[in-house]
Amino acid sequence: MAEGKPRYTPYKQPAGGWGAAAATAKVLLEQSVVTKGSRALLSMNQPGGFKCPSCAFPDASCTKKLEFCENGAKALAHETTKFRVTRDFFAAYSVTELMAQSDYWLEMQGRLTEPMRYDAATDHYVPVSWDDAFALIGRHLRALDDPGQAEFYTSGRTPNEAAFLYSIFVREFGTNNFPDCSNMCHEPTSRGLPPAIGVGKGTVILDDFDHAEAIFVIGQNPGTNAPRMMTCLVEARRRGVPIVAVNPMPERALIRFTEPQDIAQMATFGSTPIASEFVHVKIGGDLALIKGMMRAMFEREAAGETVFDHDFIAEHTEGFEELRDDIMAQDWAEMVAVSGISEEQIRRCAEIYIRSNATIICYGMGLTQHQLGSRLLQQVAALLLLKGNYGKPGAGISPIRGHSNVQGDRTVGIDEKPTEAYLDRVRDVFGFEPPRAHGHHTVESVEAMMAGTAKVFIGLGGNFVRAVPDTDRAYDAMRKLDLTVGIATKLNRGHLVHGKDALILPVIARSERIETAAGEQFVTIEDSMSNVTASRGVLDPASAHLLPEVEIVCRMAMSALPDSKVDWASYIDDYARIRDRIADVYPAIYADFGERIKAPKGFHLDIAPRRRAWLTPNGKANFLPLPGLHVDAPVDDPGMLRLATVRSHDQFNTTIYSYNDRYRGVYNDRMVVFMNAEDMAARGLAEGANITLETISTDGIVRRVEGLTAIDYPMPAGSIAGYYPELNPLLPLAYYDPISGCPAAKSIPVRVVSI
Ligand SMILES: Nc1nc2c(c(=O)[nH]1)N[C@H]1C(S)=C(S)[C@@H](COP(=O)(O)OP(=O)(O)OC[C@H]3O[C@@H](n4cnc5c(=O)[nH]c(N)nc54)[C@H](O)[C@@H]3O)O[C@H]1N2
Ligand SMILES: Nc1nc2c(c(=O)[nH]1)N[C@H]1C(S)=C(S)[C@@H](COP(=O)(O)OP(=O)(O)OC[C@H]3O[C@@H](n4cnc5c(=O)[nH]c(N)nc54)[C@H](O)[C@@H]3O)O[C@H]1N2
Ligand SMILES: [Mo]
Repeated sequence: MAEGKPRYTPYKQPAGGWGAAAATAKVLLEQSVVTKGSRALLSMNQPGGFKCPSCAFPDASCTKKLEFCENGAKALAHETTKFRVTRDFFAAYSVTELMAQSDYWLEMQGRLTEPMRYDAATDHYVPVSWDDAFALIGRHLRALDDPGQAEFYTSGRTPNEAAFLYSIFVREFGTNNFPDCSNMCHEPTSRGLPPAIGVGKGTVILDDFDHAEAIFVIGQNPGTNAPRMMTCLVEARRRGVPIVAVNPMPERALIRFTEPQDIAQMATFGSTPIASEFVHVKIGGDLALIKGMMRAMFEREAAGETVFDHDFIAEHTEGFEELRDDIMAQDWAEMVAVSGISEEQIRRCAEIYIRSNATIICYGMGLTQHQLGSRLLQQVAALLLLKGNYGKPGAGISPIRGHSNVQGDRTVGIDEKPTEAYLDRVRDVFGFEPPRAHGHHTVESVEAMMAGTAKVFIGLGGNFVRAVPDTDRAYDAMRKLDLTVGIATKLNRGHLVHGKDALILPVIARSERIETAAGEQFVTIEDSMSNVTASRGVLDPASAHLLPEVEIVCRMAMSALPDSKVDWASYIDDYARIRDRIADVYPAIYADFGERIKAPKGFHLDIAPRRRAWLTPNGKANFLPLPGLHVDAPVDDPGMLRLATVRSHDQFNTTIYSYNDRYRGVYNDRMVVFMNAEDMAARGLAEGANITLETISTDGIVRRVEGLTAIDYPMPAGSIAGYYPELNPLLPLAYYDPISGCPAAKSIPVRVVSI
C-alpha cells in the first residue's frame, strides 16, 4: 500500500519545470543510484550511448543537449537500482506470499539476478542453471501435439536483434502465435492505416514539427507518456503555431508547460501555454468531432470556397464521393451530442485546420483503444488527405508509440498475420518452410488459454497477465498452462500467476553492457518515427548471471529444435550477423544495415507516403468512410458511464513507480475514479465517496472493482477515468476492435453500484 494518507489537490503550476527536476532527483535518490544513475543519464540518447528504455518518441541525438526527461529518468533509475532480488529473497517468500504483495512492492524489490524455477512441492521459486532452464523449455515445446499450443509473447522493449531471431525461431518451430504488447496498443495503427495510406506507421519525422502550421494532439498525454515531445510542442507554440488538444481530461502539460531543460525559463519560473484550443471531448466522441470538422469543410466548399486540396485528391486518392455522402448525411445536433463539443467549437477546429497549409495530427491510446479503433484512425487519415497533408514538410499522421522498440519488433517479424511475401523471404534466407496459417494475437491467446488448448506461454519481456483485459479470468487461464516462462529484468505479477512448471529468466537491461566472446555488442531499435539507431549499454550488468535476450532466444531455439536449419550458435556472439540476416529478409528497407547503422544518428526507414507513393492494392490513398458516429457499441442504460483506463504520471504500464499522479493532483492513492460533479451528484456521491464499479455486459459475468474513491474532476458528463492496470478486471476480453484485436480499454461501459 501507499505510504501516507490519500490526498487530492488540484495541481495549479505548469507541468514540467522544477516539479520535474525535483522528481528526477527524488527517484534517483530512492533507487540509490545517484552517481551511477547520473552518469548513465549522460549517455542516454547520445551517439555512442544507449536508447532510453521508456517511450518511443525519437530523440534529436545530434544535439549536444542532455536528451532525457523526468519519466525517462524514472525508467532508468528503476532499471539501474541498487536493490536485488536474489535466491535468498525467493527462499524467504513463497509464491502465495508474494502474490499478496502489491505491484509497487514487487517492483521495488529490485533487479532479478539469476534464473529461477518454480518448485510446486514448496511453492517457492528455486535456483536453476541456465542449461537446465533451456532443457526444460525444449522438453515442453517438443512434447506438444501441435506447435500452435504454444504462445510466444513479446513486449516492446526487446531490441530488433532479439525480436528478429525470436520470430525466426517461433516460425521454424511451426507457429505464427505472436501475441504482442502492440496488440493492446497501436495495433489499430498497424492494421487500420495500411488500407488507407499504404503503411501502418506514422508519416512524420521530427523535423516536420519545425514546419507545421497546426498540430492536433488527440487522445494522448505527452507530458507524462512522451515528455520529449513537449520540446516540439513548446517550440511550435513559440512560433505561434496553433495546437489543438482533444482530450476528456484537461491534462496539465497540454495546458501549460515549463521546459526543465530551458535554463532561462526555469530561472524565471516561466512557462509556455501549450493548447491554443482545448477540446473537452466525451470519451468515444472523436469520430463525431472529426466528422463535424469534415462537415464544416464540405459546407464551405458547397458555398463556393476552396478548402480542399483538389489536385492532391484527384491525383492521389479514391473514395472522395463516398466520404462526402457519408459526411453530409451526419446531423449537426447528433455530432454535438455524441462529441460533447459545441458546433461553434467544432467549426473553430475546422477553421484552424483549413487555414494551415501543413498539419500534423498526433494521437495515442485515446483513439486506438476503442471497439472501432482501426476504422476511427482511417477517418483521421482521411481528414489529412482532404488537404494533401502527406508528403510535404510539416504535415502528416503521427501515432505516438508506447514502448521504445514496439514499432521495431513489428518491423522485424513479430506479426501473427505475416504476409506471404515475407514468409517466402524467410524460407529463402533460412531454408525452412514457415507456417502459413495465421496465429494468435493477444486476445486470441488468452482465449486459447481459457479453452485449455494453449499449453506453453513464453513472455519475451512484459507483464502479460497484468496487461491483458479481464484480470480474474486471465489469471485462471494462465494457471492452466503446463509451462510459463518470463524473460525479464524485474519481478512482476506475471511470474506469480504461473503454469505448472514456471521459469523466470533474468536479462541484461538496455543501459547495461553486452559482452560476448566476440567482444562488446550493440543492439538497435526503431522509434515512433521510423529512425533506426544503435543502443550501447554503459553500465555493468546488475548481476554476473544475467544473459542478453539474444542469447536466451538462441538457446531456447537450440533446445527446442535439435535439427534446426539455422546456425543459432553463430548469432549468440556476433550481432552484426543478425543484422545481415535482417537485411536479407527485408532488402527494401534494411539493405546495407551493417553499414548504415554506423552513422551516428542511424538511419530512417523508407515511409512511402512521404514520397506520395501509396502501397495499397489500387496504388492510391483511400477514403474509407465509417458510417455513424459511434466507435463503441452504444449501451441502453441511463446509469451507464464510459470508463477510460489511463496511466498516472508515476507508472510505466504495469510498473508502478509511486502512488502519486502529480499533474492530476492525486497523492498516495491509485484506486480513484475521476468523475464529473454532476454525475456524482446524480448518484448522491460526495467528494471522496467510496464506490464500486460494475461492468455493463451481456455475457452474464459479474465484473466488479470495489474500494474506489470518487473524486470530483473536470470530466465531460458521462465520462469517467481511472487507472490501468487496477481497473483491468472491468474490461471484458470480448470487448475489442475486430480489425486489430485491440481491447477497448478507453471506453468500458460501467455503472456505480452499492453492495
Ligand atoms: N511515463 C510513461 N511513459 C509511457 C508509458 C507509461 O506508462 N509511462 N507507456 C508507454 C506506452 S506502452 C504507451 S502505449 C504510451 C501511452 O501514452 P498515452 O496514449 O498518452 O496513454 P494513456 O494514459 O493510456 O491515455 C492517453 C490519453 O487518452 C485520453 N482519452 C481517454 N479516452 C479518450 C477518448 O475517447 N478520446 C480522446 N480524444 N482521448 C481519450 C486520456 O485522458 C489520456 O490523456 O506511453 C508510453 N510511454
Ligand atoms: N486497461 C488497460 N490495459 C492496457 C492498457 C491500457 O491503457 N489500459 N495499455 C496497453 C498497452 S498500450 C500496452 S503496451 C501493454 C503493456 O504490456 P507489457 O509490455 O506486457 O507490460 P509492461 O508493464 O511494459 O512490462 C513490464 C515488465 O517488463 C520487463 N522488462 C522491462 N525492461 C525489460 C527489458 O529490457 N527486457 C526484458 N526482457 N524485459 C524487460 C520487466 O520485468 C517489467 O516488469 O498494456 C496494455 N494494457
Ligand atoms: Mo503501449
